[in-house]
Amino acid sequence: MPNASARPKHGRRTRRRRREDPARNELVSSSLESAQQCLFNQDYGTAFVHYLLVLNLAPVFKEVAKESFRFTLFKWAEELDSVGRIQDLFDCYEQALELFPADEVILNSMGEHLFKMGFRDEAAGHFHKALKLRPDYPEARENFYRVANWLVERWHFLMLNDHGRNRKYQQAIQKAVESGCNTVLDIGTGTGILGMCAKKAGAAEVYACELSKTMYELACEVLTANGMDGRIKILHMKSLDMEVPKDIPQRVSLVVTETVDAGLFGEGIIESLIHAWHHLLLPPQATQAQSGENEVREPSATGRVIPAGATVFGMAVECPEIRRNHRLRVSEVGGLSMTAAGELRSPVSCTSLPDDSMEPYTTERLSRVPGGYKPLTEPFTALNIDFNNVQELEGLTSREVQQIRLLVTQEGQLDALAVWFQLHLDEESSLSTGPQEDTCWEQAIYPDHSTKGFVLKPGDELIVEVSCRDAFLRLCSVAVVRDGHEIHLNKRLDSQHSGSPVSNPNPEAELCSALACLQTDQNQTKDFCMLECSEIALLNNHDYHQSFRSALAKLISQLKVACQNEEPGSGVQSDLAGRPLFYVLDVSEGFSMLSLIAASQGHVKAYSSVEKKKQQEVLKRLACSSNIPEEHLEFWLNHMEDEHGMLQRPSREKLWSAIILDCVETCGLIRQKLMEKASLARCLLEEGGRVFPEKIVVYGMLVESDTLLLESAVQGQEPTLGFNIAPFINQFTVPVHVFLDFSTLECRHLSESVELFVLDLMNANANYTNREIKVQATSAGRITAIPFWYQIHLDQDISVSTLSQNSHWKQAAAVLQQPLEVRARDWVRLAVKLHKSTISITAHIEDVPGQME
Ligand code: 44T
Repeated sequence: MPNASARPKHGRRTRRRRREDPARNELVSSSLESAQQCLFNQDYGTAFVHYLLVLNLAPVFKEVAKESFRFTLFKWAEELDSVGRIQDLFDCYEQALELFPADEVILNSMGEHLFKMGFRDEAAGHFHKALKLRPDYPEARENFYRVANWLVERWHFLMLNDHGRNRKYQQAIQKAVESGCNTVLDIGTGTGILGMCAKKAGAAEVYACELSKTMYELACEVLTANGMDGRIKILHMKSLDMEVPKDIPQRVSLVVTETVDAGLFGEGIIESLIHAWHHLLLPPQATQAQSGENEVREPSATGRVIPAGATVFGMAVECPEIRRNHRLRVSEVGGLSMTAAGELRSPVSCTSLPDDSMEPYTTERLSRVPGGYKPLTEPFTALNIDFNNVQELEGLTSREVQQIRLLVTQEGQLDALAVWFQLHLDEESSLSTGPQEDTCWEQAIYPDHSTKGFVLKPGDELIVEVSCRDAFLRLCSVAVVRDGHEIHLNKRLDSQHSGSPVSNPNPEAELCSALACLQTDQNQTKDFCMLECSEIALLNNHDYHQSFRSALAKLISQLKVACQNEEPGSGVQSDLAGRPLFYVLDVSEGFSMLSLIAASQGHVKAYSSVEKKKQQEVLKRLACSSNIPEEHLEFWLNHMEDEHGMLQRPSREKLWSAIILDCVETCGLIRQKLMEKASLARCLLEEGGRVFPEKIVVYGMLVESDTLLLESAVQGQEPTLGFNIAPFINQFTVPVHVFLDFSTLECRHLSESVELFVLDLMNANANYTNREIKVQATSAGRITAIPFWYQIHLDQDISVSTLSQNSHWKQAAAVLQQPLEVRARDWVRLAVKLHKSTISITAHIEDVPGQME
């Protein structure tokens, strides 16, 4: 605990004040004493109030009381958090930051709370500020890197590096301004680039708005650096909240915007443009039919939008990677039949109806998807939209659901409808986000969620519904016409139509399943359990579950032997008749079957950390169908007051036989606090007990990859369209990239794979935080990155790799600050550091050859 009794040194000013205002000084000193007393008594709330009073009345105490004040704040915040008083928690932080606006520790801690509550943009802003104040502050650095992707999303780099796109936008804007559009509003300005183009093209007045605080602040810096501050008025607000003349003096003649995502409408462009036409733009140029010959107005008196419109395309595809993430592909997991699980669905829905709990689509860069994809139909036009026609924009949400019939051209499983678009900047110029184009854009993916898949055949007709009810474009395959018969897809498919029906060798499971159906209401077909895509991919990871099953079986049988060899009367009861003897705790995050797999070993009571009720129900049903006694599966968090009790053993007499730690995140990073959890877990094991996994070995490889560079920072020395943007946005460069697919990453391998690091979870003393490795280049090139992955050793013999083909994990890569030129056979020295759970890697050419490992 910080030194709460430290006394301030009294300066002259304080003494004089004291003399001037004895009552105030009395209050300050008694409050300071109370604060310290409360702190001592662990009454943090009262201590905090006393400190606030003292530091507001007598700022001179700030320096000396800072440590105790922070400590009090953090303790009080923890308490507020645990009882759900979130508003109070943030109020306390705000009061604290008023007193200490430049305190990086408070900023970082507030960021952590914000992040926990889901305010990612704000959280990341706090970490960034903390890091700016103290660039070598490791906690803030780690937090910042983890969230920088939300703060300044990676596509900003891709966009600014996409010279073709930049030039096309610039030319379209220049043409519009030269043709008389004199007043311009850039909606969603990002770095400010389109607004600056308009100004440079000669527009008299340019306004810009930006919703994200971080991006707004960044845009302000960019405008200043380019001498545009004062020439472009930038507002930190959503365009929908803008009014004339409050925010801009009059309506503008041009709106420029690139608020489009892979699904075109996901950033709200429809709503923004409807609002802009009603409130911010001059009336549109009347069409020939509407205007008499004399009525054609000057461009400066009419309004228009860049982009002028878009055409959306779709195509049915077979894609094993999409299938793996959205549909359960296995009939058993770790030896347990999944039949009784009921329907498990990813949150990406495929219906024409809006549903808040569902995402309408996911995204994928098809040109880089692992395992590739196969088009099953020709591309078709799903929608055409004119952004200069407000009636059309308004009519979009009330448009009838449109049915489109597509001829199937290739045989394959219907896994998804893929969508991309052409953005028509003006009559002449357009950008495409198609899978074949040489652009960096992802496509929108509408996965087919019929449980068992459907094989399309050439000559079939696929019926697709296109709708736009809630201003999100939705596509859904509803039926297939084959030999004149219509087969409906959006119901659960029966085995007659499915490619390979999952047979059920377990009559018990059938019964449980039937029982589960009886318990729910008539709409039971709608009663599904939702799992994240990564959780579905995890269930489909056969090797992972099989390895766990073997490792657990081995451990339990070893423990049983040890148990039977125990002297009678030693206190251990070898009641092999049915009572559990072994206790297994699975602290995996999200949905996990590992507790159930442990319980299926017999004589095991397993504790699961699954929190969601529906997911717990699924596990209970599966336990029932696998003949696991109900009392052998407990839900750990149901019994928890707060998460501090995590990892504590269930009762005094029982120690854990195994604790399963979920050590690698899907994105390819080691889970935060893994090593802390492991040391806690080790203390809670019975003799002979295990932490799973026992060891993680990190492997990496030297590669040359331009793609990774383009995603990490604005490249090259050339200014972007003549503007100085790179140094500002590049502050948000992160040294570690996540969610990579190393198997499809465009790169040249410049070395063999090498062991970078070992994390021993069973032995704290074996761990180190820095390591130097020497790697020999196998060919000449520029090392730009070091992708890394993990071999997860469950025990001495059994391990799983996060790089394996069926892995639900992605990979991460450290991107070097400066590419490193190597010749073949050069030795490269890698310095690998592990701070908490964050790996950082730097590389140098080894000067002294011949002294290698
Ligand atoms: N699109 C690239 C860039 N915003 C993503 O806060 C284009 C992606 C792209 N601000 C396919 C094709 C392409 N008022 O910073 C963000 C966001 C802000 C607003 C004020 C509003 N109504 C909005 C709406 C969004 O605009 C910035 C850009 S939006 C994301 C654009 C070839 N996939």
